[in-house]
Amino acid sequence: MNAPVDTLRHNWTRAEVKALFELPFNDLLFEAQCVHRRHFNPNEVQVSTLCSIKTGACPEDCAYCPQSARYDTGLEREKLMAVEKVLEEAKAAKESGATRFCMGAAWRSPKAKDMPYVLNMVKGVKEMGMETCMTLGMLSSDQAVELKDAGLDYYNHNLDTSPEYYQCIISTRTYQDRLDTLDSVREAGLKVCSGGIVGMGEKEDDRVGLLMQLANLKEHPESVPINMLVKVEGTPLAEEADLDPFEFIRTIAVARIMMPASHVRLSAGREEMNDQMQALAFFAGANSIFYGEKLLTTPNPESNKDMQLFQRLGIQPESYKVEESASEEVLVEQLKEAKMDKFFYNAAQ
Ligand code: SAM
Ligand code: DTB
Ligand code: SF4
Repeated sequence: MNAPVDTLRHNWTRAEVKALFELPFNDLLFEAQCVHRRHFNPNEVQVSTLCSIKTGACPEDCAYCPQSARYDTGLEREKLMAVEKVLEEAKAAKESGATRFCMGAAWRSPKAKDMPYVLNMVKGVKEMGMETCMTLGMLSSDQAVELKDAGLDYYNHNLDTSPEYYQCIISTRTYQDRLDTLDSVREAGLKVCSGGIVGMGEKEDDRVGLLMQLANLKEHPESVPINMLVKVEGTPLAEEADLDPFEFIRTIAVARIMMPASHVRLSAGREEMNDQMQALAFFAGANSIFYGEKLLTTPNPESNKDMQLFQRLGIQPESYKVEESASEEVLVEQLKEAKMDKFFYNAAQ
């Protein structure tokens, strides 16, 4: 007998995943929405804000990325941002309603000299009562432990695509390198944020392969960002053909069914999506977004536009439950913040 569809499985076969992708669209979305409702409040979406703490001049050759030093994308390189500046940005993100602050660096991996600054960023953001996430490239086990000890909640490291298509996209590190970093992150007790990019010219089989890799990890990533390629002039993928929008929605729905208890993030690419497309993505089981006018280096919808969309759809931002160890001060802050709910339409009232 088949296992119920929403028990956590780690043994998905290619045939099963392909069959999900090939379902009639309405059947797939209905199934995804049913699974979603068994695990989450369907009218809540987690809200994260990104901050590029170190921009450009990256030695890697990821074909999609405006920050690689190998492509002329007109991006100005910047040094590691000062800790105080990062904390100012985090404060602003919190005030505009984000509960998680994700700090990204255009590095192959963090250098020893950078670690003290990065650790202070984590400590400072955590003290504000926000969840913390970092994406700094490959990590050693020791670096993962240092980040965990500083209070980091999540580490983002994407598998990006299938193992087969990966070679067409990046040559400067291997798929196994990525899996090794995910292992170090997990072993350090950090929560894993890992997903990929679609619309890079990959085949459906590659989207199947990516989701199989993610769902067949020993533990599902707690957070699964699905990025639609942002085509940036100067990168090798700048002229890539558009992916059928329904195929993007299918990818979200299949991710939701395969990793029922994970947050699936409707990540990069929202600037090119209309409200209807985003609503469909939420219906397919996406329950997290990047919020704020910039991703790392490219534009994202304006915050008030997102809040209007949430209002029109009766969606509430998911609140962040502070862990027991949080100070009383942080809890008081959070209670005050709950009153910010006046910004949001409550569909239940
Ligand atoms: N340098 C680190 C690394 O690659 O792990 C961290 C930052 S990197 C910019 C984080 C992720 O952003 C990449 O893994 C990729 O999935 C995503 N990304 C980068 N450029 C993108 C683009 N043009 N469109 C969509 N996603 C993109
Ligand atoms: C993720 O999966 N997407 C984010 C975050 N993790 C770090 C990054 C998207 C970057 C889009 C291109 C840019 O703005 O540079
Ligand atoms: Fe560098 Fe990360 Fe961009 Fe790759 S995705 S070029 S590693 S910043």
